[in-house]
Amino acid sequence: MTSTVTRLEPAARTAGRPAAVTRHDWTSEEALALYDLPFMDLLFRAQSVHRASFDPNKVQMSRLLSIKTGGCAEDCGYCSQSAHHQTGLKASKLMEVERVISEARKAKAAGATRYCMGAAWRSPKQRDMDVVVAMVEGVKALGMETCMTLGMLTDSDIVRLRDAGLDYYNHNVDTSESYYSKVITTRTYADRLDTLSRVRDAGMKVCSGGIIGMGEERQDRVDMLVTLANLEEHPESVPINMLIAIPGTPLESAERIDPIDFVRTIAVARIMMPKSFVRLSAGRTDMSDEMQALCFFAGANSIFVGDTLLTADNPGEDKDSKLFAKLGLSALELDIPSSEHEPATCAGHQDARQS
Ligand code: SAM
Ligand code: DTB
Ligand code: SF4
Repeated sequence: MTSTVTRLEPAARTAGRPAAVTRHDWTSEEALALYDLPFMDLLFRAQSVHRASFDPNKVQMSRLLSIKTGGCAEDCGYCSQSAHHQTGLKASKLMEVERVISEARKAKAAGATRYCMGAAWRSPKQRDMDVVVAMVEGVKALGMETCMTLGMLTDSDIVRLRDAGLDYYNHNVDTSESYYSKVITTRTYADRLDTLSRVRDAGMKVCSGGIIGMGEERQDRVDMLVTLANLEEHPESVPINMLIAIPGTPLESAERIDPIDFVRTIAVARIMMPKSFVRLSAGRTDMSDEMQALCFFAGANSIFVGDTLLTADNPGEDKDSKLFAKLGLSALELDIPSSEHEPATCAGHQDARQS
């Protein structure tokens, strides 16, 4: 452990070392030692790592759409959409392709560069695959990046989605392996990792993260990050959600996480996965501007925009544009040659401070 301790010395003592080293051999102890650093040292270190790979004033913007809501067979303790919980949510059928494409077009006009489509499924049925493949093709043709989150996938689903132009697959590990069974019992951690590894092997980009504030210990938070950072390749996108406590779910009364602990989690994610986009995901409606600013300083560089996530509220355009203006942040634009997609609207390329 001697070398580990040296590596975790306060930032002033590590000056001159490369700030952003991509590693896949993190230990749980090292990750916890990072989490427990004095807050100023942790943030300085996370910001230094962040600046080595990213423009610290640019934030990637994704938009979510629930393409199939509610009635899900899984029992995830946090989720409004599980058929196991009485949340009062109205279940709906798989959306029509045209509607999805028109919603994506609006999202692009409002500045989103990635369109994420989520379905409340354990895994997609074969008859649904034709429809979701058409959604990917249609959204891709708009010149947006595409992301889907549909639950577990077979190899043939993965190949179909990839060939349709799906850029990212979102599948969260959600928490540590040891805390997982306290939150979800209808599928295992190994099931999640298996889908992730087959998505990766097929050549798609991976979006995987989890939820903070489900009653887990700080060791669980960092162990979740160790699982992600020790994957053969780091997920390109790492969503860190703050639990939205939904009435009617087993986690409805979960104690709210201390904002400083949430920021610490973001900072550790940034240090351990220096080149990944760390997304400040669910829960922003319950965060102050100051808390979000600290999250950005700690290395978060992606958000969901728009006034809804899948079923829950999100700050929306007005609030986000004011926050971005206050912080001097702006939207990261996509680097796609214009001949490959429909011409962007003015709004699609406007500065995020106005969007
Ligand atoms: N059914 C698919 C699945 O579970 O993989 C996709 C949709 S699911 C809603 C996507 C992710 O959203 C979950 O893995 C979880 O991390 C996050 N999530 C769901 N409900 C949440 C809540 N109430 N608060 C914070 N994050 C939540
Ligand atoms: C992720 O990590 N967070 C998003 C996305 N991936 C699919 C979902 C957040 C859902 C928040 C609760 C809701 O809207 O129902
Ligand atoms: Fe279903 Fe996904 Fe919600 Fe779990 S998180 S209940 S799999 S929609």
